[in-house]
Amino acid sequence: MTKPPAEAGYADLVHLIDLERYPIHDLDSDRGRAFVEQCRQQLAEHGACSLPGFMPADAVTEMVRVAYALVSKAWRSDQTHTVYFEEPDDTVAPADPRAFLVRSAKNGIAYDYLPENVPVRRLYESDDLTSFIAAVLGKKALYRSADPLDAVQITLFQTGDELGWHFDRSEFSVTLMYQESESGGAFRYHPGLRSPEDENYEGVRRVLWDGEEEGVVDLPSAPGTLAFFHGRYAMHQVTPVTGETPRINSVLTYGERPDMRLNDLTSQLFYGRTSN
Ligand SMILES: O=C(O)CCC(=O)C(=O)O
Ligand SMILES: [Fe+2]
Repeated sequence: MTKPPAEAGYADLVHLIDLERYPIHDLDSDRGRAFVEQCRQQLAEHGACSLPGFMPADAVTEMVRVAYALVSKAWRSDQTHTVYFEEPDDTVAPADPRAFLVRSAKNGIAYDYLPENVPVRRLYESDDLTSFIAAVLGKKALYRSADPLDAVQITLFQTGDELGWHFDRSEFSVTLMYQESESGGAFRYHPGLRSPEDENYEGVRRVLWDGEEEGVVDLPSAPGTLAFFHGRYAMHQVTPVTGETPRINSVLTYGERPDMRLNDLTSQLFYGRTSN
């Protein structure tokens, strides 16, 4: 007997996603629609949507094991950059955010090093997950990245590593947490700090120079949490990690076009090579 599509999706995904709590395999049901609506509301109200326990503990443990097993393949990057990932502008006043430099240091294990059957690959490569993310973001079409290195990777933040305040070049990001550090390593963001209409340089300056905390939100990310955020408009950071336990997560990359790839410069920076 042929199984109905929802059940087929269930069998593939049940070890990768807590489907009782998060029924992404069944989005056309009342329960599925209500779930997508809740995510949409969270994203609209808070600029981020966080789903704790999305990946079950066994799969999370497996991801931590895989990360340690592949640690020798990780590419270390440690660099300064502006919050816009553009060349610092030397024509503006020194206090202008366009001239401000932040530091980002992390270790990235590229997609092509991840064996096919690791949980995050099976999750990322599932059309059900892509459809769920498209539904939450209200996109008619959404594609997984075509980049052989960056589409989904594993990132380790060791003691002292961090991501300085920045706006992502892509519109939104999806992250999946496997292991938190003992302290530090917090994901903090400022929802809607800029918009397509308003760069709000003065508001950005206050966060960078004055350390203004008003409007900054800490996104709790216990292991297993899947989080969405509008990284292009919400400035965000990962605070410096302290302690021996690395912070380990993945960023799942999507775009509105099927041919999305890093340019060679960025690929060289984050993975130490290009995919061509
Ligand atoms: O590691 C995180 O929680 C955020 C990652 C991020 O902001 C980025 O890769 O641009
Ligand atoms: Fe980011």
